[in-house]
Amino acid sequence: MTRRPIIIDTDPGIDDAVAILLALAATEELEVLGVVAVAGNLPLRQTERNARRVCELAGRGDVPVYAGCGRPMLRPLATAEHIHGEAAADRLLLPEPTVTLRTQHGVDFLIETMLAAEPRTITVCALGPLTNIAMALVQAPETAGRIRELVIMGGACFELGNVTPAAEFNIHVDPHAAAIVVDCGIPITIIPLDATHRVLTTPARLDALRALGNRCGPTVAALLSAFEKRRRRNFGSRGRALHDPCVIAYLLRPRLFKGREVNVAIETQSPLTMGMTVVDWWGVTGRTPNARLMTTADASGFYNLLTERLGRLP
Ligand SMILES: [Ca+2]
Repeated sequence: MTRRPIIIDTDPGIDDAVAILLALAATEELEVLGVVAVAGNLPLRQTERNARRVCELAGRGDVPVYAGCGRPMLRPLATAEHIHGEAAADRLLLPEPTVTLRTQHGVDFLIETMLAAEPRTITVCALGPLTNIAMALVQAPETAGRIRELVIMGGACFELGNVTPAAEFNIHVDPHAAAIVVDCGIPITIIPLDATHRVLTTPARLDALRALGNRCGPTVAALLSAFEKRRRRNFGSRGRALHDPCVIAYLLRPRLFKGREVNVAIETQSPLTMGMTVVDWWGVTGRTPNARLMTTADASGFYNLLTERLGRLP
């Protein structure tokens, strides 16, 4: 079986970290060509550093890490540090990176890698705001034809927003980039909050990760437990939704997710609903479907896959 070449565009962030680990654990199916950091959950200097720390944890210092854009296209950067307690990423239980950041700009890496590839071969995993990907598509529109699939964690359909009443965080941070990306004719799969809110941590699921007996399993359990404690204190909620790892799980086991082909448009004007993913679920607008939007996920299947795969890492 030939491995599927992927590029991970990311803003780690705790669930980004888990997603990167899952991708690095899937050596039979996926070839991680590079990790490109973007500003989002945290400022760029922290997301690129955290990306290198995650690769270090997985014993994969060979994976090249690049820094992309340090702010959204039009709007000022609004990070999630104050909302999600991701500031604790600084205290992430991750090793210091020994690999240095690549000097090439992340957007240039995206463009160069895609233009060197055959048509429709590269899969791009978008785990943060879509700034880097939109920049690549604007700078070199011919890259669109090299993308086999762009899988985005972002948006919401029947669920409401998680950062404003209408908008999900990744889209809200850079709605203009998202608007460019959804209209570029690439085969797009979107995994919105509707699906990611189904894959909640539970004490038993965290115990299974903790019991893996390697370095990565207990580290992931500790990261998620620390987060869950803060969250319960702040919001009194049930478990933590593992948003970004759904993108990698979808590549490995697409049948864990179900959805339909729809038209998705991004609100970029209204102060009230800025960054809303406007999903034409019932086909009432006549607009051509531009994305496959997943609205459900099989949580047990997801956690079985995650636990089994993380068990293959150091
Ligand atoms: Ca993310």
